[in-house]
Amino acid sequence: MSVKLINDVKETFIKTFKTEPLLIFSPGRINIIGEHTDYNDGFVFPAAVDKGIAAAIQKTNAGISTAYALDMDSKIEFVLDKLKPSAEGSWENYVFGVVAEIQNRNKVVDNFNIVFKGNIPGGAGMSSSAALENSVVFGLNTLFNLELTKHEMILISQKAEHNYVGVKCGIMDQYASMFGIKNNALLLDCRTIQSKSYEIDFKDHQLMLINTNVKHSLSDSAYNDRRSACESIAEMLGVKALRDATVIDLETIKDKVTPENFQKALYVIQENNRAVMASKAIEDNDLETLGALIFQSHNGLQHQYKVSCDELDFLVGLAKSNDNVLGARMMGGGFGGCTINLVAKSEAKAFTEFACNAYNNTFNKLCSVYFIELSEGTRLVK
Ligand code: GAF
Repeated sequence: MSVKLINDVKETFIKTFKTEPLLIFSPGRINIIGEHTDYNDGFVFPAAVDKGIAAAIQKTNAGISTAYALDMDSKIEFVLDKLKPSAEGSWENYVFGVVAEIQNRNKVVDNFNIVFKGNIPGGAGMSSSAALENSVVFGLNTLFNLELTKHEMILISQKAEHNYVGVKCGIMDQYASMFGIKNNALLLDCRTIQSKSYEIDFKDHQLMLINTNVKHSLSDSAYNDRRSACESIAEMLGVKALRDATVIDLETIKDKVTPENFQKALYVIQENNRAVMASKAIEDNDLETLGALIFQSHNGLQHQYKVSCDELDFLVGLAKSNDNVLGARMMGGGFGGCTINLVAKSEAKAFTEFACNAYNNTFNKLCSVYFIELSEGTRLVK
């Protein structure tokens, strides 16, 4: 967690609102494997990281609430009983959405001021949005003694994303951001919303991210389309979610669905199995198998689920042809953002330098490298 980030929001808050705020840090996440399985009630394998959103929040008697996005130097005043979504893509929807969803649960929130700032690059696929939602709900829960459990808070954050941001996301990002454990990844069952933690110490290997710095604008609608395709196939199969289907079940309706949708459903079923197999590989300290599963995941995301892009495929291709990288894949919703790589510690620097040069030569763009630490979830900062 960056002390500077916390100090920035604190100082701005005190300067702007002349009172001491509560301080919150809410992390972003990585995901080792299990992509696009969460909204199919399946398994995912995320971890909270040391990058995220810092928020300063306090009650006010001003008769109006204010949210201040320090990164953008953008401030907005709003009235709590007249909330509705702002234009698509507006940052304030993350704040309004959380407040509205708290109100929908008949909990009373009074006027407040919030200043927030993050160090997760936008579009990196590291869930800056879930981190922001969680910081708001966590802050309001503390300020107004709402007595929400962490599970209730993440469901509020998820609903805010559905109803105010317009992305019909699963629960992975909000869960990882809220429940993260230092040095651990969480094998989360998205049906029961319960996880098992795995200490991540790969000895001579490590996880690292390479950000393509690409964000394609079609990603939100493409995400929602895939979710509804999965839901309609689950309905055809007579199951609650694709998590409940096998490849054999899917074969029985092969001639009733388009080849594209068949491949998407097949990917989800296979990826769900891979997430569980990955947890076994970690238990057995079998990094070769873990890496192979990670490469298979990318292959499915690229060719079956079709949420990758040239830049991500290029970086994964480089990783595949390097003996020091055991596995690599695109991470998060897709269409840009980061690859996650399982790489030999001694060779990580050389690999990233090579990859970034090659990337720059091919796409005439810069990529960024993040050596991440796995951190605890959303918390108050003293
Ligand atoms: C995004 C969503 F917000 C998550 O819920 C998840 O579906 C992910 O894409 C893909 O695995 O981050």
